[in-house]
Amino acid sequence: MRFEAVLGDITLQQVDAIVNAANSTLFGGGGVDGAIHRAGGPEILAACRALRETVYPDGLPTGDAVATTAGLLSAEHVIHTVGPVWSSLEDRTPLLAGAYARSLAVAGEVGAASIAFPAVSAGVYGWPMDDAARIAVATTLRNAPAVPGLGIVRYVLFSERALDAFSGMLSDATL
Ligand code: AR6
Repeated sequence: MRFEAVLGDITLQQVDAIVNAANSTLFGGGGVDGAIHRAGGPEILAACRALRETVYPDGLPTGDAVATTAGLLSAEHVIHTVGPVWSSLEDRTPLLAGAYARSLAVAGEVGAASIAFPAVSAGVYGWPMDDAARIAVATTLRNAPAVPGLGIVRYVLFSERALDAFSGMLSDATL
């Protein structure tokens, strides 16, 4: 199994599944969520609306994940997950770890051989980048090997700062 950290735009990744840092409404937003819906076209939002009307009438819970079509993107699937908003008062690490773990489980359910993650919660939701990277890398290293058929886990980072954080965690963890 290969783990890699790259600088780039997740919407352009040639992988089976890309993960979206969504919110509970599943109706889109800014950041990577906005970029995925813009690049993937209206089919993704239509699939999200259908999920809201059926499986998730109250929204997708924080720490959970669900797959839809990837519309016009080269990926087959978008796995929408909801990371927690950063809190200095409460340790929400299990929810952020859950977002990665559930995304990997869903990747297994849809048969993805490759998956790309953004830095979930580390943008609008305010999670400090180094800690977000630590949780992301620890959780994926622990959980990905158990996902049948999965061979590539890629972290796609949008800044040099984020790339440094994820690359550092990855080399520390795999030394
Ligand atoms: N490719 C890869 N990474 C990106 C891209 C991109 N195209 N665009 C932004 N990032 P955020 P969150 C990085 O805010 O913190 C949305 O409005 C970004 O620089 O997208 O989980 C949702 O609807 C940052 O490092 O997600 C929610 O309401 C990382 O992706 C809320 O924001 C995550 O930043 C979720 O906030």
